[in-house]
Amino acid sequence: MKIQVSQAIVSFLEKLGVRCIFGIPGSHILPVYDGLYDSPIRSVLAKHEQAAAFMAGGHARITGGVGACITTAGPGATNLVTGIASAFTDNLPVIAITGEAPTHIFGKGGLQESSGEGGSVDQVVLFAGITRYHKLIERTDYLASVLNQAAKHLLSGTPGPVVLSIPFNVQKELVDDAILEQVAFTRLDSDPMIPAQYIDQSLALIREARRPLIIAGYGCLRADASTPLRNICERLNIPVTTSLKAKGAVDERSALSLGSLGVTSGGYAMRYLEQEADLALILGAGFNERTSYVWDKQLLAGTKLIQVDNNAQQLQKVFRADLAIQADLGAYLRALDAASRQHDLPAKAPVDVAAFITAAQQDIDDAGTRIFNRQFDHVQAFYRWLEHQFPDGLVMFDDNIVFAQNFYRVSGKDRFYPNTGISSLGHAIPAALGAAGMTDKPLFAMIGDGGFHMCGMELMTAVNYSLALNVVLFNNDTMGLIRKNQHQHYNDRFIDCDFTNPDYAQLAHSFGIRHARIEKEQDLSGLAESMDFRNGINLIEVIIDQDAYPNYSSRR
Ligand SMILES: Cc1ncc(C[n+]2csc(CCOP(=O)(O)OP(=O)(O)O)c2C)c(N)n1
Ligand SMILES: [Mg+2]
Repeated sequence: MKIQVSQAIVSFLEKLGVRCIFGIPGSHILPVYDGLYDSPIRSVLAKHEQAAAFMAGGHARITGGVGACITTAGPGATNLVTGIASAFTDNLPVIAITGEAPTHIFGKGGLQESSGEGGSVDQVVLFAGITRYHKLIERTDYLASVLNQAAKHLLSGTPGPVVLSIPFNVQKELVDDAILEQVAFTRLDSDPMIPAQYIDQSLALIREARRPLIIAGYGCLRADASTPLRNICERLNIPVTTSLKAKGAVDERSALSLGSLGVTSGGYAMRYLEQEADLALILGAGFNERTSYVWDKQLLAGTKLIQVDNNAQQLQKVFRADLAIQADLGAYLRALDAASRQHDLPAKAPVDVAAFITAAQQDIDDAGTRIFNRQFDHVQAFYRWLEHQFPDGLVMFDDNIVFAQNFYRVSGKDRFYPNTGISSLGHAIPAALGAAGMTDKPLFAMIGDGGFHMCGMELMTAVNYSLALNVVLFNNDTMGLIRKNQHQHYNDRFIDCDFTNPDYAQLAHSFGIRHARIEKEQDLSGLAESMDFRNGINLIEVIIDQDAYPNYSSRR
């Protein structure tokens, strides 16, 4: 039997396990939309294609599966760019299907043409640097091979975004309905054998060390390796810190957690690394600018290093390791866990992490280098309230990151998704919407007012589809981070950072959602009763003084 290419594309998405697709239609992509009409895939109409790509990324993060978005040609495709770039930097399996002008008018100046012919915008070039795979599908004779390539990149252990651009006429061409039988939808084995010598060498270094420290990165979360990680820490008394992105890889409320490592953190893990650790196990962490304190050489001086990553590019990227291993983190940690038990590796002397943190806090206070002064007490209280209110866990998409890094201890039951990657403002609300309905935990998007201005209308997407979401909006009438930098490095010559906000109570009212305003700690009493955090759509405004700055330097 013959089916339209558009139908084959929808079936392809179904076989990839896509459950939701986010986007905005246009005439150049209507055949695929028509194919979605009868599909179990749920389509969600976003307000902007960038947000649709962020939604697809949020969906991929919470489900561990493929996120999908769909747009028309020309502006629909170009609006995707930041969202796809974000998926690229976060290694997320996101597929974007975009329309294109019909091939017979390529180069003639067709409406919204982005074929690159005749001086038109060139989608292929535009996406080349931000995708793992991109194809303008001009013919059907290689369609099976293209879809096979796309599936391979999306289902790989180191995935990334794929963009398929399909001209209008090609979407309507007929192909054999058995075409997908030529496509492999298999995930690569995520738990391969780890060569025994890697485990032996790791055990030898751990055995020699007096005070090892584990630095867990996002690779541990992606490999679902929290359980063997926790087992190793607890049995061998090894304290643990994480990159910002891996907060919660080991419960931050547990006795061995030093919190996260990095410029904007409380600084305890950094002190432990400098003062105590003689071996660091860097597990699936890229050691980027923030985590590494701008690649501070002192940080790792005199410390032996074991680095494990499934991506060879990450190994020894910014420092030399005594032992560098390319391996799946789950497989490595399970093998290390088993071998350490089998060989009865002796536990290290117990470390009183709580006492270390208290002493470090005292040092930091004495030196006057605490990141947040009393002007942020109500913000800290708000995060404490969250911990207390949702002991069974919550899901947090976070654009602000500095508050959560300092004030929120991610538990083993939470899921925390900071806006890392390309760090684009306006990410949290759409990304969280991509996760809506995919979790039974209350869903939060944390965002500054500047960020809110970029994506705030997506709250109406939540309203349109009755998607439960709590937005926490930090209102300081300014791009606070920019204002801080202009304060620290430009002599208070403030330019283009301050702005006027709308009245958010009225805005929430007009959107038909609930609103609360937190100006001081006391405003938290009664908050729990005032809204339904699991099923409602809520806007919680936290007011912060325009001149209150976190005390760290971005050095720029
Ligand atoms: C798309 C995009 N444009 C510009 C920036 C640069 N930038 C980083 S933080 C920031 C200000 C953020 O302001 P707001 O969301 O109000 O948060 P605040 O710092 O006030 O808490 C800007 C403009 C960015 N990260 N992304
Ligand atoms: Mg702000």
